[in-house]
Amino acid sequence: MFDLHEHPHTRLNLLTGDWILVSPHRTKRPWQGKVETLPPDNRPSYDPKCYLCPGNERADGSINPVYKDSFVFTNDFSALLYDTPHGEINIDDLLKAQSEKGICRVISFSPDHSLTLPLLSVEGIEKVIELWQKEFKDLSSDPSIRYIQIFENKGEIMGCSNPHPHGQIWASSSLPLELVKETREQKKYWEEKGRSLLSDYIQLELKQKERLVLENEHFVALVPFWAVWPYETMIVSKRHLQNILQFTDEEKTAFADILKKLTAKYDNLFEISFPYSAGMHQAPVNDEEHPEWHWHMHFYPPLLRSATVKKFMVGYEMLANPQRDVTAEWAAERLRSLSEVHYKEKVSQAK
Ligand code: H2U
Ligand code: ZN
Repeated sequence: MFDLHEHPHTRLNLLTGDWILVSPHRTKRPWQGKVETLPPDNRPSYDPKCYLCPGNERADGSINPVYKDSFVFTNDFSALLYDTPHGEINIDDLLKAQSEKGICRVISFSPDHSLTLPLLSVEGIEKVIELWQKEFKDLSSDPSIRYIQIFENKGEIMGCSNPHPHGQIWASSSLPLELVKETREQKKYWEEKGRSLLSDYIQLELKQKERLVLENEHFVALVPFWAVWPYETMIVSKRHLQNILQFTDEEKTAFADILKKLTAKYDNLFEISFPYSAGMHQAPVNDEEHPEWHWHMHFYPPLLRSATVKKFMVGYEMLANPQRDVTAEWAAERLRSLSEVHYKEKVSQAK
């Protein structure tokens, strides 16, 4: 009898149409590979050398204002530039290129250098969400922008350049690869069934419960059935929304609440500031209608079995197919079992 928790199998990623290989029997193999070292986690509230701290100088010579909540500026080393001329190259259908125009911004989540998302108050996270909304609105008012990617790279292991709590926004004139895939798959489902793919998916997850991590009135956090990264999760809105501008005030607070709790659970897993790349996926802008689109946020953390053992996407995964050992259900159970109060806040509550 085929058992998902014992036998090697492949699972379909509903959002991208890709398949992943799961090898649940493999978790017992001994580990003799690379062990990462951890950067120290005791930071001051203000670092005179940090380009994100209030009042400090940035690479382009400008001085940050003495801001109180969150702060946004155009990336001084933007990957996309607004004044890129329009153009295309096609040599014998073999060498193809298209110019790409866009805007990159950096958002500081707090003036306090020592904090991270799970250590901000719910009100503090609401301020960050409001800034994400404001930026989304502002960037989408430009007709040359078609997609706005809001994301956070956290931790040295993820190539993050600075521990000051911050994220980025890249707005582009064409649809990036992941968005092309997710639009295609959601559209297919919408056209076939007349319902949102993710609404149906979370209904099923709420019934089965084994991959749920957190739930509140408006959002669900879960380890998707097709997760590739060991502790990969997704936050999905219960309401079928296309983008962050459609959040009600209640949804904004509920999103801040689930963000704080999910990232606190992550930190509690190995009692470290847990690294990840996270970001929201939302409908394209200045485009045809996208009724199929359902807002969600992905968390892709690289850590595997401890604070220092990282999963590498190499070998078979680079050449053939992404693969994981521990099952999504096992990871969800571990995350569920952890406190939603951050270990550092627990200490301060006990005092
Ligand atoms: P990370 O989120 O990956 O750490 O990137 C931070 C961004 O901040 C990075 O894209 C930008 C870098 O270009 N940056 C500035 O815009 N100004 C600076 O003074 C330093 C870094
Ligand atoms: Zn700082």
